[in-house]
Parts: sequence; C-alpha cells; structure tokens
Amino acid sequence: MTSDTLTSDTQTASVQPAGPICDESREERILPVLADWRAQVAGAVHPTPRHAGAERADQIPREYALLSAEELDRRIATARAALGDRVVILGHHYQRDEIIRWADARGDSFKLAQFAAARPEADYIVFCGVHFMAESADILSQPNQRVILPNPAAGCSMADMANIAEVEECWDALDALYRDEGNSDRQAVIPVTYMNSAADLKAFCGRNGGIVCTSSNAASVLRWAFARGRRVLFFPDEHLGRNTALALGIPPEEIVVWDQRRDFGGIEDDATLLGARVILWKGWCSTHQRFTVEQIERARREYPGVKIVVHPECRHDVVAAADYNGSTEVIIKVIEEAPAGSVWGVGTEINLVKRLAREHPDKTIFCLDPVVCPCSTMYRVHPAYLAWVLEELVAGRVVNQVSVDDETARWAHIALDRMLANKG
Ligand code: CIZ
Repeated sequence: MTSDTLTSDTQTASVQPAGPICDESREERILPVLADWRAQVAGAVHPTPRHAGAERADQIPREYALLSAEELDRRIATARAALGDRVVILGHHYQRDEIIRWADARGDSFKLAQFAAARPEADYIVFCGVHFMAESADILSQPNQRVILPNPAAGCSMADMANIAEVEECWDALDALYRDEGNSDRQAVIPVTYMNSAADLKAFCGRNGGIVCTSSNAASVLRWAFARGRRVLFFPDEHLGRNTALALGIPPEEIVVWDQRRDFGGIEDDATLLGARVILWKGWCSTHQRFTVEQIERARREYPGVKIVVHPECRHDVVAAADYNGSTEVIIKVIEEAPAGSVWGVGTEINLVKRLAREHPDKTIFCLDPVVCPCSTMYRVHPAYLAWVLEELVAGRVVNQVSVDDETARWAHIALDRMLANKG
C-alpha cells in the first residue's frame, strides 16, 4: 500500500492549492492504527505518535488497513448491495469525499437527524459523522433500528468541552442565585445545548424545560427559549451562542461567559449574572477558531470583489467582517445560488470547501485558512472502517453500535423534538 492510499489530501490536492497541513490533522495522527500498520508494512520502525482517542479505534481488523483504496471501494460496494434497503448510510458535510460518495443522504446534523427519523424501514443506520450525531440518530430512530458509527473514536472536541457534572454545577449555582428574583411567569433560565453535545446534556435540557439547537436553527431556538424564560444558558459553543444572541439584538453587556474551569464560572460578582440574558459556556471548535479577520482582509486584497462566507462557530469579529455567515447548509446554498464567475472565500471545514470548489467549477472557491486543517475527529471515518462495519453486517454481526440508555433517550428525545419543530 502506498501512503497515498490513506491520504485524502493528496487525492484532492488539485482543487485546493496544496498548503501546509496542520499537525493535528495529519493522517498518521488521525488514523494511528492504520498508519502504524502502513509503516510496519513498509519496514519502518514504529514512528507514529498515538492520538489520545486511538485506543477506541483499535478494534479494526488488520486486514482492512492493508487494502488499497480500489479494493476498499469494491468491498464497500459489494457489501452495500448485499444489504440493500436494510442499510442507510448518512454522510455529514465535513466527511471526506471517499466517504460521501457512499452516502444515501448528505447533510448537516439537523438534516441527517430528520432523515434518520424518516427511515423506519432500514434495520441499520450507518452514520458517517461523529459520536454525538450517531447518538441523536439512535434517539430519533425506531427501537428495532441499530445505529453504527464506523469509527467509535470519531468525536467532537467541542462537544467534549461540556460534561454533565460541570453543567449541573453551573445550573445549581444559577438556581441558587435566581431563586429569590421574584415572581415571573417565565423560567429564570432555559438551557439550550448545541447539537454538538453528548446525549446526557440533551437529556438535561429535556428535563429542565430546554431544547437542542443546530447552527441551522439557533436563532429560532433562542426566540423559542426567550418566549419561555428570562435567560438562556447556552452550551457548549461560546461563539455560536454569542453570534446568534447578537444577531437577535441582545446587547453585548447582557451576554456573559461562564468559564467552567474556574470557580463560580470565573464570574466575580452576582450583579453580572443578575443582569445577564445569555450565559455562554466556554467551549469552541478548534477548526473554526483558526479563522481570523486578517485572513479575510488578505482575501479582499488578493481577490477584489470576493465574497466571504463563514460558519457561526467562528469568533464574532470574523463573523462581523464576513459578508455572510451560516451553517453548512447555508454556506452551500449561498454559493450554489451565486452567479457564475463569482469568487468566494470560505471559513469552514476544508473537506466541504474542497467539495464546493469541485462541484462549482464556474466559481472560484477557496478556504480562508492557508493551512489545510480538516476537522481531525470527523476525519477518523476512513473507508477502511466503512468497509469493515458493512461487511460485518452482511455476516450478521453488528460492530460499533452507538446506543443511548432508555432514560437518557427519553429526555433527550423531548429536547430534540423541540429542536425539530424549530426549523430556523
Ligand atoms: O450542525 C452540524 O451538522 C454542524 C456540526 C455544523 C453545520 O453547520 O452543519
């Protein structure tokens, strides 16, 4: 096997000028197990540092790491044909092309959650995305359906920045503070969790009068929350929360950050929280944090007339400097509807930017960040994992199933249903 077999960047370099690749996103860090075997086959000494999440990926049988890209494609196609309508494959926009080509539906987490809920006839939902998406699909699907995440190590570092113990600690502190605020027909705080969060946090929102949002419907969800509560506690993404609140006209002085790593969220006086309308968790997306105003200014200098579109997980100064901001679905729509010959600087995950460039050759589309930096956790769904889980299904075995316990699922379902009713 050549190194190209496992390196999608080399396969797609014709569209995105090959720039330096950020360290976190190198294939040998993302797929350390496969990379180790590859190196061993080539006779090298064990050269690769192991990624923190690698142990969860160790189960893949060695033979899959040794298959060529062509052989993997052939085996995926055969297994999928054998499974027919019993399987549905979902592909998130951030997945690499070698995975997206097998997807029955591609979309953002909102669209894919809807799709999963609308396919009760499929026995298996193979979710090519990350752990929180597969959990949501499990919650929304029928009890007889099984949801499979090809590589269980595919997670989301932002989602991991909030856990139930920390959120409950914050909630108790807020409850103690707001308890004496006086009568009101509205709840003191409505918890809102971004889709990028674990199922137990979605359940927390369901139990406490709260809701889930995605970047597609965050504004509509915040309006829903303010109709029922005086404040919102928004987790785990600080930036999506701030960008949405500011877009709704909430003044910056009524938006505060709760830093879960510090005592009492790092908030020094009660008055700050008493005057707050939005309390933001201190979490972020490592990929979207890379975008800067300087990159936008450079794009405007180098491409006069360029339009800039960024994701609302970017910092507010970046969103404010852009022409448009929105979820992956919005970014795709804005570019699709743009006239031929237009030029676009895009601030989101590189796999999606490259795909947009390939699918719209009549437009110039480039990533604002000159350093190629795929979301390193999304990237862990490699065709080797897809081939493996599908062939196991053909053999009557389910591997890498994601399943949420009944009690968590019951409450999380309530928060997700509220989200699905808020289309954005
Ligand atoms: O909601 C999603 O799927 C994510 C993670 C981003 C987006 O904008 O689609």
